Amino acid sequence: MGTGSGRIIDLRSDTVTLPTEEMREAMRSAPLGDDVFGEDPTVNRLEEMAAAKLGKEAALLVPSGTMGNQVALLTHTRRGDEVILDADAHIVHYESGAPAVLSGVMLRPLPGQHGLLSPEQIEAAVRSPDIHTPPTTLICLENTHNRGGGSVYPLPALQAVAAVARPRGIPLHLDGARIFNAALASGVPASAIAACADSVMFCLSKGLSAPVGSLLCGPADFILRARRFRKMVGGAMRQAGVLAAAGIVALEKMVDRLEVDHANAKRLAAGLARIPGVLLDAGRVQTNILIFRLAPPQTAASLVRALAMDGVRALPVGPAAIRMVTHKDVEGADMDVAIAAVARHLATGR
Ligand code: TLP
Repeated sequence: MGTGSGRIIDLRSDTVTLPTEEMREAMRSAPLGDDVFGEDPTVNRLEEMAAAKLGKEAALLVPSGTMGNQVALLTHTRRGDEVILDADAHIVHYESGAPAVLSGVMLRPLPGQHGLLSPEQIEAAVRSPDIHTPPTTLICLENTHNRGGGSVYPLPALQAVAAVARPRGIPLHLDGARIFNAALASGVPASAIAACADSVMFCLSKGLSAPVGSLLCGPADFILRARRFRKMVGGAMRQAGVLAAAGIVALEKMVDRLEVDHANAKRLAAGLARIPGVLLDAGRVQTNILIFRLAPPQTAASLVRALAMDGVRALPVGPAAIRMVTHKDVEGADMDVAIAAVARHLATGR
């Protein structure tokens, strides 16, 4: 049995979104040059737009969010330094151990609340100068928080972390892969969120639906140094304007519609939370990511397998935890199909 229409409802990630027609057209006609010489006018325009939108001096286009975070770590830290971050951060879980290999830093993962760290926790973890200990030279936050279920830092909470970091001279890097989702959900401009951090990475290729690309934003001298590390890890591209052109459309046209994704996630959460055997606090769903748990003996792997046969794709994120993410390429009605499929499989135990 499928969704009836043969339609695949892919809720694994917002990374599955395909570029819009307008993006494809912009890619076809973009003015190009060699970006390693700084001569691609479309890349330069995207970097200027991104910096302006986040209220930073400069920005750097990188192929992926992972590279953006890792170039930030390389630029902020030295080997043997310690980086404070949440234990469930993307940098800890999904970047292939890169901090150990590339920057040679120690990670100091702290237990956050749905991925969010408190200023007190961070303050207590900052090392005092001592020859025995690695110096704390970076704090990383993630907003929205992926494994936290799309959770959002309220602006005052971010400001409180900045107030711990700044007097100690410790820079703050924000993994803002989904910063525009965070901005919409917390009702503040992305620049206000970015103002709390020294550097910010955000992605064009998630809910904003561009095919490739992330931006690392920060002070001009930081971005200049980051440019060298991007080259070092092989991320400097030539006629990258073909990609940047789609990114410009993403920033101009795709930000406001993220509201639709948030509304769909809330609709999905409300329906799932009513199903016996689904453990989910629908009130906690703030953006486009939701994570629910299954009461024993159900496992995430078996439910995900059963849903796939129905044309509904989801991602297991733990033995009994499943992630669903809404985005441009799914609609409101798809939420009801997904809810019905989960209810049917849990009721029959298959
Ligand atoms: N996250 C992906 C997977 O890697 C899990 C997803 O499907 O959500 N920061 C955050 C908070 C992210 O969620 C991601 C991607 C990244 C960084 C990395 O971006 P990419 O995939 O472009 O390297």
